[in-house]
Amino acid sequence: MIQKYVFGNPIATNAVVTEIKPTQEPIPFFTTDGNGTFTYSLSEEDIVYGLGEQIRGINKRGWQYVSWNYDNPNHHEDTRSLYGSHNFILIRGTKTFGAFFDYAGKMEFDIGYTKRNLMQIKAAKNDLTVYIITGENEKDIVKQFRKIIGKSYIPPLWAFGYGQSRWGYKTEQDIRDVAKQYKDAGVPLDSIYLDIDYMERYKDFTVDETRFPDLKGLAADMKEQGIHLVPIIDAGVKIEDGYPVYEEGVQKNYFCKNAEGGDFVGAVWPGRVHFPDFLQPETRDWFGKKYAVLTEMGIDGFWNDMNEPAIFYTEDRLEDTCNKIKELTSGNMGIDEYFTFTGMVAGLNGNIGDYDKFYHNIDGQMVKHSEVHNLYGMNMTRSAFEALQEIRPEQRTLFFSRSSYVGAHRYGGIWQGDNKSWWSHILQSMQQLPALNMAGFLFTGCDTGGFGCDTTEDLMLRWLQYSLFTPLFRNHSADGTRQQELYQFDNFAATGEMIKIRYSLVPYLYSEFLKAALQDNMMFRPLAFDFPEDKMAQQVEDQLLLGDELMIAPIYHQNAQGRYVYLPEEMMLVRMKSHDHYETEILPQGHHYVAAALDELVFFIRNQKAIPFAAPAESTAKTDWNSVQLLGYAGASYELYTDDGISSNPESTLKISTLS
Ligand code: MIG
Repeated sequence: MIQKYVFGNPIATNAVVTEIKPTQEPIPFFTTDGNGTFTYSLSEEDIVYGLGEQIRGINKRGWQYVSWNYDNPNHHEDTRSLYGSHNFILIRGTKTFGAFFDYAGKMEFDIGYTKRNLMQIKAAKNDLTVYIITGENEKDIVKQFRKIIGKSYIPPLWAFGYGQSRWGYKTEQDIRDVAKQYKDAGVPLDSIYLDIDYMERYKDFTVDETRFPDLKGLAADMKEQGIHLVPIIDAGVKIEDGYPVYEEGVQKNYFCKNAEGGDFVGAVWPGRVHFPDFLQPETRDWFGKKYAVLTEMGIDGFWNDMNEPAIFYTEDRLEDTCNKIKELTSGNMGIDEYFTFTGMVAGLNGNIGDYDKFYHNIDGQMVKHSEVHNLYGMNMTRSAFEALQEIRPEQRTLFFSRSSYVGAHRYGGIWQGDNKSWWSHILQSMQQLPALNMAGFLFTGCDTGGFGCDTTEDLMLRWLQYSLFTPLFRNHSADGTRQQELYQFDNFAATGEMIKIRYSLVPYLYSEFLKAALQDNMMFRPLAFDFPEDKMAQQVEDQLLLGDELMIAPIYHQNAQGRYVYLPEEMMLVRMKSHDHYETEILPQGHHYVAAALDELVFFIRNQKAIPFAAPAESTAKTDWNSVQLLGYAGASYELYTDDGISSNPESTLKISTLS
């Protein structure tokens, strides 16, 4: 059952798409002070799940989280905000229920941080809608929530292939080299990403003609090899005379305004920019249709970046800072002045005060950005998705975004942002997956190998052994870090095998993805969701159930030769060094130490289950569905969901077959 409680005058967020009549009853479970704060006493046994893209564990107890979409490349234990805001939590224990705090501005979730057994949730203003969901169990509560927020985006099948990316590919030749290296080694590849350097001075919907003289030709050549090019689009539009996107936007009032009514100026990669007012339907329509510049060149996938929106600085703050620095440095700079100086400089990027300086036009009303901040990225995503449906109506377009809010899952996927080449970030990505699935985000994954910092060949190999299970499977790294295309390392034979295993698993992953999307289920679940009575399962933070047949337990420690695994039931351990050579072993319920050499993937098939496993293909398009065989318990059958992998309405070509 879902009850809706309205407080004050909320701004529509568009997260919930089902009409629900608000009740006048007081909100259950929580006490509220009428000022945007909701309090709940946690009992010792309560577990709090949810919050989507956030740091720390699957159980969110013991920290304070802030919903404030933020370009934050430091995903540390003490971080409070990342790129998305997904204000759904599920409390399990003395009472079990879900709660969605639908609020577009800043929100705090103090889950036992100030006081260990107190949960305090606070909206910046008392203008929000809260949905309380009760049900039979965790899965049922999530399903009810997913129903009211609408169906999750389903990407084309090719998006389940392996993708190679790096911020640093600068020319057509760079792209051709990547393709060649993988092809020459016989390692499958479905996509290569174009980061900001393909553009002419970082201007959206332009292509630098010296470095990419014939993008259309390049896209066609790549497509022949089964490789899709996926360019990035940034939120900020460069201020430059003669640049049509800028000129049209100014002329038609499509940009966010400052307090004086002029177009607001911020600085990001292109230099000084205006931010499209994505909360206006006209702006969304206009900006979204610009993607046609690239689809006309044969592009069929995009990633949207910097749409929190990220702001490196605003001019007035930069000027104040420079003036202050002059003052500070005029005399003999003491230590206090030195720290004021470094603090001011560091505080320019993403300064929260800058988000009070601009406005959106919502149905003719000027609304301060900070009140609707968390909706910005979602509406950029929506702009692209809705326009692409018009531009390419027959086919699905691959699409994922960095920033998001609940509801954005209907328009595209998200990637988990700028992680680092740290072992702990394998675990961090994994712990977000169930929480993201709860909020509808199924098409997701992290920068495999790590975005910031230098990776190592063992980290890359172990990371692949995790990421090869995630729907979005992309190797991406930052400019200036060690190059991490798989062919950069001596263990390319081993990593290449992991990519092939991924392709063998595509039928299973795609089928489970379709089921989750069409039936509002979670593809990745904490163990406790399927084994609710098992006290041990509740504590497991580094294993996940994947679909109905698999359990994954990745290795995320350097130099580990294996790991401890908890099996809530008897399962079949699979060890794989290559797609065509594997060993299986039945292990009873309980704790086990599972040895796994560096080049050995281990995963588990659940009791009496089997998964489809195909011969690996050069690209997803070449998947030989007739080669699919069952891997797992003898006598088990599997219900395979397939479709043509590309039609815009996946249900129109959906096929369900039973493999046995
Ligand atoms: O300020 O486009 O998260 O994936 O490579 C950095 C350059 C901007 C941030 C994205 C990252 C991308 C990078 N971008």
